[in-house]
Amino acid sequence: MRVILSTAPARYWQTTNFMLTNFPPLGLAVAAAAISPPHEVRIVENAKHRLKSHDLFRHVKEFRADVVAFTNNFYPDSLITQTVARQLKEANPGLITIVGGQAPSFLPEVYLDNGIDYVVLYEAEHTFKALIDHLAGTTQTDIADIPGVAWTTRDGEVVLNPRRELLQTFDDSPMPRRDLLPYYPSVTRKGYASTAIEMVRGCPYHCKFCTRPTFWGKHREKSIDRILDEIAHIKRLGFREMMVTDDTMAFDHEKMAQLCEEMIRRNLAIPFGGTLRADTATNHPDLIKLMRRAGLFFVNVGFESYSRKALKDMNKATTIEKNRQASENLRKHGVLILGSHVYGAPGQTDEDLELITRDGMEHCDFFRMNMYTPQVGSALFYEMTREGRMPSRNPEMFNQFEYLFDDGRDPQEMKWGFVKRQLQYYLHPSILKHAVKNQTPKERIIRRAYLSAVMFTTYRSLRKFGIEIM
Ligand code: B12
Ligand code: SF4
Repeated sequence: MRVILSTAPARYWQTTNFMLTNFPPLGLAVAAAAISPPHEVRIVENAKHRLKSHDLFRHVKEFRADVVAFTNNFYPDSLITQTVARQLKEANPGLITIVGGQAPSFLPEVYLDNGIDYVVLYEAEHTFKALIDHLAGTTQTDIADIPGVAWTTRDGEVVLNPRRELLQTFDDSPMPRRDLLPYYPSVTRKGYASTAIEMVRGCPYHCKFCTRPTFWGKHREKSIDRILDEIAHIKRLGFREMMVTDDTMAFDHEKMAQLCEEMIRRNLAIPFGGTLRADTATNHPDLIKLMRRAGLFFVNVGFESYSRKALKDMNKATTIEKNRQASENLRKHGVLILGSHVYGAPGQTDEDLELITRDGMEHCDFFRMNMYTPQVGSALFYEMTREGRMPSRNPEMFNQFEYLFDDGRDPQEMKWGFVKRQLQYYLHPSILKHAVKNQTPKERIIRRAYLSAVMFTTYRSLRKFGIEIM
């Protein structure tokens, strides 16, 4: 079969994150590896740097695709994914559409009701292969007997097959098809390419606003040998930088130390970035030093807040002291910090919010703030639904810029407060000057953040006048 794997089209009015960091869609490279060979695969990225939906239509014709399979982790992208899938089917009778990733795994019925042919629930590896083999007619397995698939019968009945068991080991999985991913420029070495690597699947923590614990349920790690093989493969392919997709790098700090030592010993050190918890950076300063030697240059830290009460309410399992110490430890070793924060959690006072901007600016190289959002699948979502405190269910409202709680505060005022605080940071001359220079990794990342923000504002304004460019 000829399969195109794709992302939902970029919607610049919905997120400012497209350019901030350097992550290609690794889920697609994993899905591609599961089926090729024998099937022929092309990855068409729709969400990178340019608006390329039209390209997808062209690729389907040119490649004579039998199947287009989308990745969709972020719930607000669900509507546009369904729309593009429908348009593709109208233009190409007989084309089969599939979707995988977090949002459809939580809400498969919504996608099937809106015309998607199949949903791959949770892990791609075995389910996607079994489904494509079934569609190609290379196996006799009945669709009802493929665990992990959601589909619709001829009578229009939606069927959710039982979930497939999660992988016990990643050692036997094929290497993700990074060779099929589009070029992502490295921020550390101009002219070279960057890629992504997954060392861990899932997160052992239970932050209330986060979907990861419910999505994977169980936290699993690749073996050190497998990770080293992947890094060697990445280097052989010519990549000179990698972003780690793990929810929490170095949760097993001893294992991370071993990995870094081996990377250095085997000449596999490579600039890398990823997400790290503040308590890891605080409790293991020597590990940070070692990770830096192995190539760590950038971390995203979910500081979230500098209020004790807010951190406790979110079940973040860390403290404001650890937030501060983490920043010191990372800075000491020259690791760039993208500090993520949340704005507008119920009970967060004006003083707490003021602290986020003040301390956030002090503790980070790049300041990021999201509106506190009850993402579908998070404990917060179920709590708010139970209490009837979430008036909107429109997926696009879950874009982390809207204030979604019914708690007596004015959503418009909350939104303005949110925007004002971001502007305070990004319009500061000391930050602006980095964007103008654009020479070091820090300057390049800040410049990307500005470009994202400009596009976000432009597209949002155009949308107000009824113009949406896809
Ligand atoms: C890299 C990344 C990004 C990159 C996107 C890269 C890209 N081009 O895809 C950037 C930086 C741009 C980004 C932006 C945002 N992100 Co992000 N991101 C991630 C991150 C860290 C890694 C994704 C990844 O590659 N994982 C590794 C791959 C192998 O796993 P996977 O994608 O889940 O794929 C597996 C399965 O899901 C499934 N699968 C997935 N796709 C497909 C497709 C098919 C066809 C099949 C069969 C199966 C399948 O099979 C795969 C293997 O088993 C995840 C967290 C995480 N650890 O996954 C957050 C995450 C997806 N992001 C999140 C968020 C909130 C955002 C932003 C909203 C941030 C912001 N405030 O703006 C934006 C939204 C942008 C958007 N429209 O999607 C949330 C989503 C929460 C939610 N419920 O919606 C996550 C889960 C982080 C979190 N802890 O909450 N993100
Ligand atoms: S916010 Fe981070 S640490 Fe908390 S549950 Fe989600 S991925 Fe894990």
